Amino acid sequence: MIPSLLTRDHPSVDSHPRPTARGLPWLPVLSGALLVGLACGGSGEADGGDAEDSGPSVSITSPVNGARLQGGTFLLTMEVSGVSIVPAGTMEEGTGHHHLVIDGPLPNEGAPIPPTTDVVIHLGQAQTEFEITGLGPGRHTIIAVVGDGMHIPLSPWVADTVTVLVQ
Ligand SMILES: [Cu+2]
Repeated sequence: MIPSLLTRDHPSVDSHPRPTARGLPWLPVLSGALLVGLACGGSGEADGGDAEDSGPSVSITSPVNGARLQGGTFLLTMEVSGVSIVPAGTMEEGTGHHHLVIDGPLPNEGAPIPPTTDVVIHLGQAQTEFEITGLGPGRHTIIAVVGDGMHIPLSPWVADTVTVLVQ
């Protein structure tokens, strides 16, 4: 009886390769998933390129999100894609100028960004960098928003946010 059970077991053991064999057709699916994963990873690295495809974008290139900064004075730099940075007052499709909001809310949609204060800064001469000074220790959020010649945020939004920790 026992040997026969064993023999009966063998077919079931033999059946194990079947799932493996069934598994084989999954391999292309798996490699497909891997390719998708790689493609996603690739597109993540080529963020700028994707952004161009999906419309204008701005990114704060320094300091990076999550940066720990020694002291509250530092140079903030930005890069854009799909939009030209021009002086304020220029009303041309596909152009705008940078604005920074330091520890403040995102400006209202469709309305001019309020005049420069401690919180809001217009880079109306087409600057792409700005020295931020005097931030106290702690966490600070900086928003970059591209607005048109009349200081109205581009629609759809061309904005980026970083949070930094001043030590
Ligand atoms: Cu402005």
